[in-house]
Amino acid sequence: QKPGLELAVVSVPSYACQRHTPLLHHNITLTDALSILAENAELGENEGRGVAFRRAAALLKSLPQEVRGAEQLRGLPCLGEHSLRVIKEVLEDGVSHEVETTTHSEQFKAMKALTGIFGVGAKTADRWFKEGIHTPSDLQRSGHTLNRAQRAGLQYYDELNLPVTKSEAVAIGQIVERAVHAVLPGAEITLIGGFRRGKQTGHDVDFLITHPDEGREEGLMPKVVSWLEAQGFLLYQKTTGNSYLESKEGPARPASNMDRFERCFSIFRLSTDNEGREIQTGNGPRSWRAVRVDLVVSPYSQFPFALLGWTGSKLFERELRRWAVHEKAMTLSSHALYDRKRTLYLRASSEEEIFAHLGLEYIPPCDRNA
Ligand code: TTP
Ligand code: MN
Ligand code: MN
Ligand code: MN
Repeated sequence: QKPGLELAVVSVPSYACQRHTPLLHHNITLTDALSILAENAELGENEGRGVAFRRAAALLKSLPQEVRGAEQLRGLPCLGEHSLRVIKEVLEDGVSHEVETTTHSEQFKAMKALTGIFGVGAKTADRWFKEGIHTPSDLQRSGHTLNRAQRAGLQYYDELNLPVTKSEAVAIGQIVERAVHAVLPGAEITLIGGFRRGKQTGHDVDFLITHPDEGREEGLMPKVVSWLEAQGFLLYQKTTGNSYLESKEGPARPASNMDRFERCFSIFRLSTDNEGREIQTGNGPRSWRAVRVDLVVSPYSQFPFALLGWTGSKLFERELRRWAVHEKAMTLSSHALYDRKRTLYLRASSEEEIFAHLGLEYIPPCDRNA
């Protein structure tokens, strides 16, 4: 028996939320290639194509060993014709022609650079690209009117594209905790997003805030933001109120990935003195850096759903919702789980209970890196 042939024999479930997907896996070369194509599809607003590449990559991330030959892929789910072609090319030649062409294309490079500006999405970037704007500097020179988020995004472009380290995340967490406890003692703060999944770096830091006495958390965000602003910790913030109750999003509607919690998208001013690190800027070095931070507030009864919804990965979340709808006739959101056959909401006091309601084995955060 050739080494690795047993891969095809082991049956791999087709939803990412049925599998353990650790951060470190055995097929980086293949998943990097597929991720480039996924990214390119997303930048071209071809969501379906993007998801197909993401699912194929996620399948490879969950395999217990390196794939060395195409024959090992037989019987595996999630690998569409296009993804298979790319995988085979990389296995045989070490590179994929399509991936190479994409990485070197002016459009892909420009779209990446422009959407890398905080506050700029694919639509806006594409409009600018068609006007001949390919870089943040081009945009600066163009004299375009930018909104507040985009102005901040351009101003702190380099720093915001520097990975946030785990120790920076911890330092931000201490500031957030001081702010929250100053305005609401007893509130609980949880690190969510990629850092909860065990990542050592991130593009931002995400926190979920709640209070055991339901109702005490209402209107918390503006108070936290005022405290942070008064202490000089914020370079930018945009707060949105909770709109869950007013929303028309009834249980029968498919849950969207955008939830309706009170939230704040912000840019923190983090001192780098402790690390003895200096940030180089156009105006010389300085001892603080800009860091993207997301804050979300949830009522205590919705906390497990919010925790599950904000831990990611994005594909893992998408797969959970797809599993719920197609396999269980349930609707899952970051607020609730609704059973459409029994026409009732299912309560949960932990993530484990939500997995159990969904008939899924519990997958810990470190294995949700799909
Ligand atoms: P992100 O912070 O975008 O991603 P991440 O933390 O997994 O990765 P990175 O290290 O690059 O920051 O989102 C975190 C999770 O929050 C993700 O699973 C999707 C979820 N989310 C929502 O549920 N609603 C939202 O409106 C947003 C922006 C994110
Ligand atoms: Mn595992
Ligand atoms: Mn994040
Ligand atoms: Mn985030």
